[in-house]
Amino acid sequence: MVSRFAFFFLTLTAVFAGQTYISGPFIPEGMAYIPSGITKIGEDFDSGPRVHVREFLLDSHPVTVGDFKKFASATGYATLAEVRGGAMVYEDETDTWKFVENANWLWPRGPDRERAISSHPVTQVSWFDAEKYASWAGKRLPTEFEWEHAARNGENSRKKYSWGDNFLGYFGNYRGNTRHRKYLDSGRGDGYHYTSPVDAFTATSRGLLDMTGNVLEWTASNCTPGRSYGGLDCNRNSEIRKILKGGSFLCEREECRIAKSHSFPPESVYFHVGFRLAKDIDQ
Ligand SMILES: [Ca+2]
Repeated sequence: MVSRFAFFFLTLTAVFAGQTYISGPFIPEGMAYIPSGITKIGEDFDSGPRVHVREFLLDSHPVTVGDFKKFASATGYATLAEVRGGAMVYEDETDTWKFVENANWLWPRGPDRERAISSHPVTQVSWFDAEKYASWAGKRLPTEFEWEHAARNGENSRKKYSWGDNFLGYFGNYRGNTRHRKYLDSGRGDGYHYTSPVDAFTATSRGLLDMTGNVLEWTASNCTPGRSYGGLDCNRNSEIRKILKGGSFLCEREECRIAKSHSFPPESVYFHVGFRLAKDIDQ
């Protein structure tokens, strides 16, 4: 009798708190629920392992400049680019990368160019910076398998992109409007040379934004020898490299695919790299 009363009381508490404990996990604001499932990593011509991914939560969009500002203000943390005194910036005019002094997350293309916009993804952050932010936020970086499972809508979709196989302009910020006029002319122009607001494009069926394009996203996973999928050969690396997913404002049709992976040393700091975070579901 006592336990039945306790259950009734807890149920009432949950109802009055406006949260759902009985029908499913509590999903914090700004995160999406990704169900467990088995996903085949990569594509048929470039396939990786079949993996079982447990249910988890994933940020709906990459961490923004505004989010990162709260972290920096609360902790006084200085990013690697701030300590180093610069970062790598993409030069659209010459299609090259160069080290720009005092470029950092607040001034991603350098202090003599535009300031970072709050609603855009934070960039110029190393993997170590992302880890520091994650600890502060009580979250963690997703593994590359979790990331790809989520991009495949948690249902082992075999499509190239989260929405299907056609490369559609309204799902993300790609290299559709820079030097590649042909994309503009064919309706691929998306209005952004560089980063875009994280809510500027259409969400996936799981409620995820910017899973394709805008910024490459750090994951927790290493590029380990023996790997031969995602367009990556990790056998030649003598240094630790971290896997990144999601394409960026520089990706084109093939580079934007879910299966496509990149790897950078964790201390890398680039203008087209950011991150989003995951969280375990309390059991
Ligand atoms: Ca673009």
